[in-house]
Amino acid sequence: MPKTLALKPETDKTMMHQRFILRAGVLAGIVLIGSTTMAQLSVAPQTNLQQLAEAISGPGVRITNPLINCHGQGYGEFNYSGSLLGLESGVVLSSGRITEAIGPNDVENKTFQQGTSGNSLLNTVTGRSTRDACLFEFDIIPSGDSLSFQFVFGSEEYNEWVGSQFNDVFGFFISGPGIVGDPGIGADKNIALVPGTTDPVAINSVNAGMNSAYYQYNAGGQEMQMDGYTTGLVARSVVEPCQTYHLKLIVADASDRKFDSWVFVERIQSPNVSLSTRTVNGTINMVEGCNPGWIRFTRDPVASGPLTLSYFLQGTATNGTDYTAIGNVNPSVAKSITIPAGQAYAEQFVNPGADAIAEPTEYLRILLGNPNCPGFVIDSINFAINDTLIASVSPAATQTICHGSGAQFNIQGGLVYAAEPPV
Ligand SMILES: [Ca+2]
Ligand SMILES: [Ca+2]
Ligand SMILES: [Ca+2]
Ligand SMILES: [Ca+2]
Repeated sequence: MPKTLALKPETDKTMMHQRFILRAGVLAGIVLIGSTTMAQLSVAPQTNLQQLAEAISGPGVRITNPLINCHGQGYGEFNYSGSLLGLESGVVLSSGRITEAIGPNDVENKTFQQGTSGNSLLNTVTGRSTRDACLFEFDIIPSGDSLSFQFVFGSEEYNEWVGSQFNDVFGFFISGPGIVGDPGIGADKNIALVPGTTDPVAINSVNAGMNSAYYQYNAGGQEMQMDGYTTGLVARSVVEPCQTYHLKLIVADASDRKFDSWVFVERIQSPNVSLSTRTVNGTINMVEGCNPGWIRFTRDPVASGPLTLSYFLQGTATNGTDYTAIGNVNPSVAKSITIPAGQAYAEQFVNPGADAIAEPTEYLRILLGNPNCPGFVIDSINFAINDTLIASVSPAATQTICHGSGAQFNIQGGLVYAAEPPV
C-alpha cells in the first residue's frame, strides 16, 4: 500500500463504513428470510488460567504453566453449536472484546480500543506496528510425534481494509527441541500458516481475493459479528514426543486499535493411544470359564503405518494361572502388540479359565507404555475376572425315590435351580 495511507485518516475508514453498512444491510434481509436455524456462539471470560488451558487440552497433550497477557475483556472460552466455524469449543482471544464476536453482524467496524501494547513477534509477521495484542502462552508436552489444532481467525478489517496497513494478524508460535525459529524472531516458529505455503494467516494473506478457499465473507451473518473469517485451517508442528514445548497464541490489531479481530482455537491434540476392554457377553467384567474378553489398544489418529506398543500385565490376577498366558508371564517384563497399518486398533484376547476354586474377584491391571518414550505410562486400566458360581449338591450319589415319596438334596452356591423331568 502507498505510504500515504500510513497515517490512516479517520474519514477514510468512516466513509468506507457507511458503504459497507448499506451492503451488509441488504444481505442481512435476504438471510433472515431464508434462515430458520439459530446456531449459537457463546463466549465467557475465564480468569482461572489452568481452566483456560484445560479448554484447549485435547487427547495426547498436557498443558502447564499458563500465562496471559491480555486485556481482561479480550480472552475467554467459547462454545459454538452451528456449522460455520467448524469448531465446537476452546479458547477465544481478541484485539477487542470477546463478547463482541457474537452476531448478528450489524456493523462492519466493531471496535474496542484495549489500550494495551502490541507484540514484537506479530510486528515481524505483519510488517506493521501491532496494538491491543492478546497473548496466551503455556508449556505443552505432546505424547506423539506431532501436534495440531483447528482455528478460525475473524476480523472486522474484512473486506474494506484488505491490502492496507491494517493487516490484523494472528500467530501461533512454537519453540522447543528440534524447532527452528522463523527468520528475524529468534526461537519461535509461526505455525498458523496458509496451507501449502509459508505465508502467515492474516487479513492480507487470506481474503476474498487471495487464498479464498480458506475465507468466508460474513455480510449479513446472524451468528457472528466479524465481517469475514477463515475456514478449514489447521496449525501443525512436528515435535519430539514427551518433550516440553512452549506455545504462544497471539492476536493483535495492526497500525491502529480499531476494527477488531478474534481468533478461536480448538483443542490441541497429539497422536495418542488409549486402552479399553470388552467381553464376549458384553458385560464389564470377565467370568472364569465362560466370559472371556479383550484388551483393546486404540490409536487416534489412524496412521498408514503399523504401530507396535509395549505394555505390562499386573494386578491380582496371575498371568498364566488365572488366565491363559500372555507373553512372558513375569509382570515386570513388557508384552508387545502391533496395530496393523491403516487400522485404528489391535486387541489382545484374555481367557480366564475355570479353576473350580472359590475366590474373590481378581483383576488385571494393564499399563500402556508410550511407544515413543520408554518408561512413560500413557494409559492404564483394570479388567476384572469374576469367580464362576460353583454349585455343590449333596448327597451327590444317585437316589432311589419311591413313587409317592421324595428325596432331599442340599444345594449351595448358584442362583436358580430347576428339576428335570418334572415330577
Ligand atoms: Ca461486523
Ligand atoms: Ca469491516
Ligand atoms: Ca484492527
Ligand atoms: Ca482493538
